Amino acid sequence: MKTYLVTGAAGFIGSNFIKYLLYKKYKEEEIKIIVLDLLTYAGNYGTIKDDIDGKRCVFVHGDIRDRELADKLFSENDIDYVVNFAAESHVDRSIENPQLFLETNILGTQNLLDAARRAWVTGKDETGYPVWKAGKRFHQVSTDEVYGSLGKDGFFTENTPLCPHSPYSASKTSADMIVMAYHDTYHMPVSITRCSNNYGPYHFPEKLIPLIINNILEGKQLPVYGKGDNVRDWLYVEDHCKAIDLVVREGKEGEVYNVGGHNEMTNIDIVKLTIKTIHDMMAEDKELRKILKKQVKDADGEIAIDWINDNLITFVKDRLGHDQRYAIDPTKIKNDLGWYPETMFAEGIVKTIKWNLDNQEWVKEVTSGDYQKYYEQMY
Ligand code: NAD
Ligand code: TDX
Repeated sequence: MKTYLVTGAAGFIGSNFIKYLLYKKYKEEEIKIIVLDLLTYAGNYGTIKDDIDGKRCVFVHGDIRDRELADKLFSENDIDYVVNFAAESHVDRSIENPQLFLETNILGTQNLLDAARRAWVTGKDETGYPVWKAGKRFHQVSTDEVYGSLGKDGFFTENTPLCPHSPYSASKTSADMIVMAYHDTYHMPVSITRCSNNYGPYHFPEKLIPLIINNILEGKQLPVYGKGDNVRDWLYVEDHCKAIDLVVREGKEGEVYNVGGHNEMTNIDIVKLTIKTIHDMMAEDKELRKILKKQVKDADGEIAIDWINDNLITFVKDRLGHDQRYAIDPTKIKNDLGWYPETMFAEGIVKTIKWNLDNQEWVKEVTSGDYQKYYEQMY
């Protein structure tokens, strides 16, 4: 039986990851997952409460920066894999408060590395290097943003020099470098995945796609930074989860794997496609229109949807230091581990919108309270 310590699993990708392990990949197998999450504004216990059964999946409310807690988790459990999702993840927030990003993303990672090192090292070999218990892995979930920004051409490979621009990406780069330093210095069994922009269920609506979906349903303007010509490569979250577990179990120690969606699009195209998809779904199913918070009646007394169009778009002030283009070359993970992105954007965006429409209670929960204040201050 394998035991995972999954940090940040009350957030977007981590929650999808544990659900993938529990109900798809290891449905028939014994596994144990320990979730460690601080439940910051981005973490929501409601997202995973049905997954926490006290046996296959347990929840620990705590901070990855807490040394005592990390040591306790390792001493009370025979942890095989650490998968570190926990982070401050939003670029715009990092521009407002860089220090928290450095503390969580860098020092939190270092604290977990040290706790794992204390638990997993059994002695020293004749050359002075630590001897590690077999079968252990510390996996760091990283981002393509560590490579910086591309012009019109080219892709990020694992050999692209690290060149982050935002406080967020600089903190993630530092974390990657400390993870690799532990491999090089102590021969620690580590791996890193660097992926492109994820989208899918349980995505917090401070990020572009869920924010746009939510605003359309509310009849609010859709804020697009600058000219909307920045390019992102979108990856369906479950495809990403599959890649992470594959790398944890089968990837080589000390290696980085890029994970990308082959789905490059400008932000303005993403927004227009989302508007059209929601419009067309509502046109096909009149019942769905009841979800709309802006309910305009047409001449027949039906809820009208003709206002769901590109006029909702509003161009707003650009993000400071806004990276122009990200695009991943995932050749290495395809050749070495057979992974490829299974979900094309046209399919993934429909699934994502449907999930959002079907889970309005969740959306309501995460957008109440502090989110409203954040939104008013941002836009
Ligand atoms: P998220 O913001 O949705 O979730 C982060 C989670 O970490 C939350 O549950 C939060 O409560 C928890 N957390 C924050 N600080 C903590 C601390 N000190 N101790 C314990 N838990 C803490 O983030 P996400 O979008 O799911 O991203 C997960 C990881 O993937 C991050 O490391 C991020 O850098 C990386 N990543 C995300 C994307 C993306 O598109 N979302 C793309 C590439 C990489
Ligand atoms: O309201 C908006 N309007 C807008 O035009 C928001 C929130 C974003 N944008 C733009 C900025 C980006 O070019 O859309 C693009 C996507 O923005 P985000 O959703 O904030 O994602 P991004 O900054 O690209 O970073 C995401 O992918 C890489 C995650 O948040 C990171 O954690 C991950 O590392």
